[in-house]
Amino acid sequence: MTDIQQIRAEFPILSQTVHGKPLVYFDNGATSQKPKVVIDAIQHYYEQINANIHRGVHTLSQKATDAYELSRQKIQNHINATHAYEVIFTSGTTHSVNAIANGFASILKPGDEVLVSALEHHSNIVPWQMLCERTGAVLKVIPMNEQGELIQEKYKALLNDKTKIVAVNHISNALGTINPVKEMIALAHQVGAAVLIDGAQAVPHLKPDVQDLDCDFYVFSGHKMCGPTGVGILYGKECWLNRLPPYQGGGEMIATVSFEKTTYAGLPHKFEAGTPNIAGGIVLGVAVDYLNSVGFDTIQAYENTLLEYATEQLLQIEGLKIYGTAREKASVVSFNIDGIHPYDIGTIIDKKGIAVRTGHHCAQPIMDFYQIPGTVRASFAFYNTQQEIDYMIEAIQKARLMLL
Ligand code: 7TS
Repeated sequence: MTDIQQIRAEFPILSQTVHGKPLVYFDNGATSQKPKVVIDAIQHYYEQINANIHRGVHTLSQKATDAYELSRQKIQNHINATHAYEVIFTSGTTHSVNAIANGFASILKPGDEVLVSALEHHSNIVPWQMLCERTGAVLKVIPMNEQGELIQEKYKALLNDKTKIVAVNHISNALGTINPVKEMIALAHQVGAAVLIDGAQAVPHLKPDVQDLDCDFYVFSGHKMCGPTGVGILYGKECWLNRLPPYQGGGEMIATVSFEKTTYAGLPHKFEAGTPNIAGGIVLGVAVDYLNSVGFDTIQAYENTLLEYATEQLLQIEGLKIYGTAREKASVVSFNIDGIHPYDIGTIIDKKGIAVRTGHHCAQPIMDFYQIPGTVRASFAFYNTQQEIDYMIEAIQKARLMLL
């Protein structure tokens, strides 16, 4: 890792204090912090090029449109999509999943099957449940084991010619498990099912290659990868995006409109009704450039050292149990201490300036599996340090003594 202090200096928020203590931000799974280049780019957009896109003949509108489309190309290159028009701007992962689930309403028949996994965030469960209610399709669940890994034999057994779509995350937000999505996609394709990968937790840690994965859809949020909130991506293979109907109607997504009949615009506009988050879309490209300048190999290697160190140190604490011990894991540690509610630990260590998430992490089925109300989750980014982990361990030790 290049100088960690230099990297930290790029994130203005990291130098603040909370309750009089230096902020230790370990809630990166919820949202990442933003480097100065990203913050500056938002300001630059509103100060210099704010105009609506794809509309005006005027210069400013052209500038905004060019910047927006350039960002689309950056994201295309980043995820290795074949075409820029396979990259659709949305408001985030949740929006992207809902758009596809709605599209599948025109494809599914009663008795068809939709497969999700036991490791999903609610936003990759509920839209599929709603779809099943609408269409009479049946929701099936790929089970997990005690380590927090999906049981591949059970997955294979669930796949059949009624399976129309498999929706699974690349990395679990609650446990950090990295799923073997490439293999899972290939298996789904053998029965003719499409696959949506929820990459919300993957994109801050790795560079997905959608062609290599051969996924049909790959969705993620900008705000978890150093970008702004309110912008996300829906990647879809051209053939699928052409086949699915649009999810929202309105301006920008049409070719012609009359009261008798409307025809839709081509990709990507068919899925981009209304004025989008223009600044967000442009600045997501800046965030992607920033992450690539740090380098994903560097990020992964460094975050792995944080994960190993935190795991080792946490396990020294009496009565502490880590949930999610998959062989392939991202820098997320979910844990509980015997006899203590996770919320109490979170509240006490917040007083020391430490930000962790407590609760079910919008993944209630995982908590039900372990029969716990929730966990304390520390999720690390490349701007965190070993010293911060030491500080958290000390704070947890003290909290434990206070609470027992
Ligand atoms: N999928 C996964 C795997 C997620 O982790 C999240 C958000 C979402 C989807 C939804 O993303 P959104 O940007 O549309 O809200 N996860 C979390 C989390 O772990 N803590 O807060 C939000």
